[in-house]
Amino acid sequence: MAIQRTFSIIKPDATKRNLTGAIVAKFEEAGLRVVASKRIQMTLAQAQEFYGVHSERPFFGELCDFMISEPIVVQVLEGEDAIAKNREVMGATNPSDAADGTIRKEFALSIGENSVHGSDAPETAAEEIAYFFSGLELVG
Ligand code: RTP
Ligand code: MG
Repeated sequence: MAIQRTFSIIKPDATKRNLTGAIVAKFEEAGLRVVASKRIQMTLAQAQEFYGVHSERPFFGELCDFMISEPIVVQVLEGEDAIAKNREVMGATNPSDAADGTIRKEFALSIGENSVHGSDAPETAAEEIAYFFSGLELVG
């Protein structure tokens, strides 16, 4: 597998509880390198666009309100098979289904407030990285 880049968000429930460093340590332990990072607070319009694929789901409003409730940390992670590796380190969407040692198992509060986002495919990774970062901000 080649070196890939994936997009990550440390979500409001985690930034609020000061877990940014603990989560980044999990990425680094898994061999993922942070090649871009910034703390931002999304607007409602940005959250609705970012999670547009879920706009018809019953949890959409709650999800967007949560994502703008506190600052988030957006990052680009690089490494061997980074997209799948990050999904593995994150664990299942619902923390009660997440494997031991995963970020969501250790830190997530609920299926909604689940501490991290990670791209799910090469196309979405490329789109999400380009949405939040300019080429100048990516230092490999
Ligand atoms: P993400 O997109 O944030 O990386 O998470 P994911 O792929 O594991 O899960 P996805 O199905 O894409 O759902 C996106 C986010 O929506 C919230 N959610 N809430 N209340 C609910 O039933 C529910 N289901 C999903 C979670 O924050 C989830 O990560
Ligand atoms: Mg998803």
